[in-house]
Amino acid sequence: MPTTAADRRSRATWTLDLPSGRRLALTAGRPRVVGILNVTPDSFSDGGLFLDPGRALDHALRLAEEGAEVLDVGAESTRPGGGVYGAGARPVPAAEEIGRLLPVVERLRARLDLPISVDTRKAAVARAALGAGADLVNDVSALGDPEMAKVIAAAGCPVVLMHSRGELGSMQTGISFRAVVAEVRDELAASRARALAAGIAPGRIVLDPGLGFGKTAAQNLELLARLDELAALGAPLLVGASRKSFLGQVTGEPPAGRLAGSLAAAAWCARGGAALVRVHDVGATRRFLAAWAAIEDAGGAS
Ligand code: HH2
Repeated sequence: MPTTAADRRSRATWTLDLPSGRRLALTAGRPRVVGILNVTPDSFSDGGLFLDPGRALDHALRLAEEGAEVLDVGAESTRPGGGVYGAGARPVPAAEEIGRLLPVVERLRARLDLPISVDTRKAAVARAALGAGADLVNDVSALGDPEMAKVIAAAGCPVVLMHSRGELGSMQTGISFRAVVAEVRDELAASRARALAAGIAPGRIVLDPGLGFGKTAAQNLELLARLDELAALGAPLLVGASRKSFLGQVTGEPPAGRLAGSLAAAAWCARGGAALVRVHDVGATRRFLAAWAAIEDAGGAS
């Protein structure tokens, strides 16, 4: 974790080359803001609001205006089962996911020059979305679909490999970590090794600790507090803490009102070296991180 002016000057940087020729420059500790667009009836904080493609497009344009630097579009809720979300999200067949996603990705591509990420666990969905103009794949199952690595390697696009344990429908039961940070770090390293072995280029891999996926609230907080130990893996880190229930447990806020907790998490992402934060509240997060960076830079100037 950078602590001195000299350290800060030597922050890790990466450039993700996107298949469209777009490029996304990343810096550890200066996270880019990824705006969440859930084209779903049942997401935990905004389910049903943007299922209609017209509304999804309006929301995406608003997120872009607020300063989103990437848009992450998902058409299947992945809220895990066995904990606060009961049985968890209903799995969505690929054809239904594609049917929700494609009209939105096509419209976004026609209107916006921002990188578009597609949040899916299915190779068929990723292939269709990349064909419609998406730039990268955000896979919460970290290549769980045996075809996914082939789709990504063939497209030459970046991929987010998120950590989780167990099946989505039951992963909040029987959670057992002895040392959560070390185990998540080692399992992320193993995911990256699998991706490399499957032909995905090292410069195209982003890692994510998977807050809320098969972890207790205390473990999520510990992962945020010790994020620098995951940043030491050397890959850009994306972190999704926005509005998650472990923050609500601390602040008492309801899902759509978890801004205070989400901004505190964004601060710890910046401090721990994250390169991207995945958020619902784009404008507030951009302003918060701008102030954070200005304060940090002021300290490093002397
Ligand atoms: N969290 C969610 C979904 N996708 N992707 C990554 N890489 N990291 C995350 O932490 C992550 C993710 C869950 O949040 P949300 O999309 O708001 O809810 P839902 O899954 O209910 O649609």
